[in-house]
Amino acid sequence: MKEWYDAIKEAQSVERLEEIRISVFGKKGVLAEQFAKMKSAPNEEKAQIAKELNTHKSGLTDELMQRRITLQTLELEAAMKAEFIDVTLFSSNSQAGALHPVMETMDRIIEYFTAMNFAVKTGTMVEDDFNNFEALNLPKYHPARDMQDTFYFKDEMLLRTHTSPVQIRTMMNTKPPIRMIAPGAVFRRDYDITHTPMFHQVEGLLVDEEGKVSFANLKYILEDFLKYMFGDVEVRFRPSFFPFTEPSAEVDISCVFCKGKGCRVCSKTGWLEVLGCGIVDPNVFDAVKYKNVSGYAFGLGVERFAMLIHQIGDLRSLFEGDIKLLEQFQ
Ligand code: 2NM
Repeated sequence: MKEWYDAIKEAQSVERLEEIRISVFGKKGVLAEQFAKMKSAPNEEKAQIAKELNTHKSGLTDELMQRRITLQTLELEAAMKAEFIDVTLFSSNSQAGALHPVMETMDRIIEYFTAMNFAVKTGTMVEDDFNNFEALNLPKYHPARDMQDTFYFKDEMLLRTHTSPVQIRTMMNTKPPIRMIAPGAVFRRDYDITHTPMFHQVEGLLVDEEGKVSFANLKYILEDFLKYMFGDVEVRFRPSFFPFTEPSAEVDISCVFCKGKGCRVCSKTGWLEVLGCGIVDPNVFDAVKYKNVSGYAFGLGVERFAMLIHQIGDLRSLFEGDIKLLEQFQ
């Protein structure tokens, strides 16, 4: 019988153990065979043989059970090792997030002006009539309000149409000099391929003693800024009108698509309008009770910059959350 104890000890799988069990305990197994032989043994030896066989029967049963538990544990451990999943493992298929192209462009604009020592100021998107219109030389019934007439709440509260109210509030609670930009979301009643009802602006304001701020200062910084944003482009200033600046100008860069030769994007003019600016109108300084100061201001649309930098055809596509568009900017 010893060989069966050894066989059990040496068995390397539950399957092999089952074969042994059948060989020992099966109908035609070793034990059955031995018990059968016992019948032909002399009567006085039968009790002793039966005793020995029964000892082996229970001994082998115990050994089988022990070995089965050991093998099952080993097999389970091996299976767990083989099927282990490391949930912290990096997967090259994972979809990492990325900054939206509008925010990336905004960050680059902010980077330029903070390097030029402009402070970054923010305000609220819900504004009142005074800060959004009146203080900016846009009195009620002024025709220039029509362009931007917007989303009103009751009691002269509205969604700001530009970030200029941030400049007004800053001037109301800070003494000059001022050197600031105001980035943020603004709202207008517009919707076509170059306008969305919500978009982002960065406006800038510089105020110092009367006579210290000139149009030349404004022209220098905007030219430098536009070359920082668009590379080696031509910059030109065209006379224009804004209620809050006098004189005012619109600023064009040579078309980034056709390099000024004339194409569909620049309507064959070779130029793209990118900025508005001017010398702050004295009426604005009167409204915030600033005396003996001069200043310049400017404003731009961040989506328009992002479109020109990334060559996006329809401004509205920046707001559709289309993965196919957004994943190009990761
Ligand atoms: C523009 C164009 C020209 C502007 C003016 C002011 C303020 F508050 F100082 F009067 N803030 N921003 C301004 C001037 C904005 O955007 C096209």
